Amino acid sequence: MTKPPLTLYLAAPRGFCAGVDRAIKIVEMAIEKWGAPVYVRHEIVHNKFVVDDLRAKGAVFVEELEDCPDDRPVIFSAHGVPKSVPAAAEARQMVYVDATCPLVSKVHIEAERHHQNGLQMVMIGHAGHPETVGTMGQLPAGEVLLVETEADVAGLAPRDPERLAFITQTTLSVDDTKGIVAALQARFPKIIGPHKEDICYATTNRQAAVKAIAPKADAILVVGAPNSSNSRRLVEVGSKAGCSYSQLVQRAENIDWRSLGGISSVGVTAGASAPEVLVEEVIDAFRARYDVTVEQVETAVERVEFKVPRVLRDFA
Ligand code: 10E
Ligand code: SF4
Repeated sequence: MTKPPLTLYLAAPRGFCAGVDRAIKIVEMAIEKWGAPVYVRHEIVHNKFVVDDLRAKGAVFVEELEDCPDDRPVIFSAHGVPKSVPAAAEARQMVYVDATCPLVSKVHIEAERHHQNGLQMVMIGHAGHPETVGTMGQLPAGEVLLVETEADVAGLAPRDPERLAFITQTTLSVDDTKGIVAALQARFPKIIGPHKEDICYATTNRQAAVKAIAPKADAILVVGAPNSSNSRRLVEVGSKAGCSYSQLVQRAENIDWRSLGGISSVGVTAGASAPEVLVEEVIDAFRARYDVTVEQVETAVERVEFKVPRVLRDFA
């Protein structure tokens, strides 16, 4: 039987960012250095495939530091942790390695600096997301006010409307965030912000690639996990940029072939925590059903790399 033709637009960049790459390496190197088990507080990155792979190598994933024994090393996830977490680890004299992405740590430092200058912070982020919890937890309670939407700005009740600064989660929608920042600046003209918002290079680049693909693709599939914020934003960006069938898939077996129907083009990308093997799996699944022509849509070239912490570097 002849297969129907299909153009597969492959987003570039897609998949692992430098912070995810580093965090996974940290867990692997820690297991090499200290042997198994090495504890990891929270999923090191939001991807079941990555977590299962590291678990098989000797990592034990827990949600809270209290679930770790005193005498085994613990790694903090790439999303960052409130200050109380390393403090508790130190109090228990535990060995710990912080895998917080340096670009998240940069936001922590920004918050700290503004706080020391006497400013109250507004954080644009998603309530309950570990990065938001970690960033807000850099400062004492009440010093960081959270807004999730433009509408939330009207409800803010800062201590002094003239002494405010804002920070953001690193994985937000670039376009939605512009609207929230504009609402903050309209209500609090003196609010201080970063030169560019804190959305990282990887988030920005992955969203731009999806935007370039969306107008010409009948469907967009984003490889990523349901709890991966940046992956979910890519689905929204795809829809808003003109592709009404924009879906998240964890891997090929989750593709809903029936609802894809008679498409002749598809866009494929992957969130910052989704491994390339899962993208390849998705492409292979299309090849099994269609006569696929892959067209790479490259909107940026990334050369960012982060070093692992010294304690592991010296060992390697
Ligand atoms: O849910 P998120 O997108 O924040 O996390 P992820 O693990 O899917 O991707 C990596 C992004 C991090 C660590 C946050 N900056
Ligand atoms: Fe770091 Fe950005 Fe990747 Fe988050 S998405 S881990 S901030 S590079």
